[in-house]
Amino acid sequence: MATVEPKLVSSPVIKRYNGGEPVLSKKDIPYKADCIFNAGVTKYNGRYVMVFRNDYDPDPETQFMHNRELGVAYSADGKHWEVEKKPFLTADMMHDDDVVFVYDPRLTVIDGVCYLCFAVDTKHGVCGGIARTDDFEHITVLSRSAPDNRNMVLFPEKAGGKYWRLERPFPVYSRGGIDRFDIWSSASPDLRYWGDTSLTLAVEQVPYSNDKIGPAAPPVRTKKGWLTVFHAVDIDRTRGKNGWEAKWQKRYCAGVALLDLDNPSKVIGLSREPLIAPETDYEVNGGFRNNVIFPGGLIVEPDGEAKIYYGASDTVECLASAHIDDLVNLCKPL
Ligand code: BMA
Repeated sequence: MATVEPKLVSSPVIKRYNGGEPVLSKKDIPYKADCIFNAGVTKYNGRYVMVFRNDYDPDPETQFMHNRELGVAYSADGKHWEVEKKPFLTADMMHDDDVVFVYDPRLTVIDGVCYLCFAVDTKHGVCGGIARTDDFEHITVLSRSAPDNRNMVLFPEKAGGKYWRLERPFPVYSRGGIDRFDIWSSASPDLRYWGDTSLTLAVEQVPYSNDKIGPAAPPVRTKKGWLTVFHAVDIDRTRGKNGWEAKWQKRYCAGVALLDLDNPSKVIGLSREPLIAPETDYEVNGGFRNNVIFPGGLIVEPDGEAKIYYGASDTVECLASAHIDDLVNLCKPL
């Protein structure tokens, strides 16, 4: 595995909204909240909708967060958000004693219906859940993967006659007992039964990762292919305290890739450099886990502006943008 540069920088095509100030943080939440991050964002019924992760109640000694749940916020412009009065989804609402936490939501609208992908920690492993919601008050769970799998994202339309998802299984035993996790894809006739699973992008293909990669924001269609943003992690064992915990040795960057329009399991373009690397104060200082950029939403506006929503340092939710053509042009053939 390649040695990763100690210093990584964001692509010049990226502009951070408001100098990197968060669009949503704990102060905006009308109920108990500590860290607000890793949101899924989409446009639904004429407004922007965000489903965000809320971790709260850190253990005073270990800083382990005793609670995790999902909340909802709405916006008219994608920048100023109003948060609903109560949480959207908690582990209790899953009505399954095995479920411990729900987190890391992603949203995709397919044929006018909003789907939610989310991670489900259970007493018997981590699963990827897929649910639908019509009102952001009730959800119907359509499928839950076998463990361990998460970071699922749905494509917004069928390709080659099938629904598609990207996903990130994490098979520790067969990969030497350490993180070496890749992006896979699966297809489905009905969003419930998944198969045709294949490897899409491997960690060693990403020069700024030596640990693991995973799907981030759900892909968007462009003329040249499905544009998708992923996260890429490098680890450096010499890193020490980098947040609230005793040590945090990983760094998360955003990357960008282009997938074949008819066969989205195939990568046709990849940027060899990070799209967003941790740089601003919110990204590198004072967060729960510093140096984490974790995108979960990508919205392309009619004028070509691509809004990229990302969790910063597992603590706040931020927004960056770039022109969609610039993102596509960063993706060079493999
Ligand atoms: C991953 C996930 C993400 C989180 C990241 C950094 O394993 O839990 O939700 O942002 O770690 O802590």
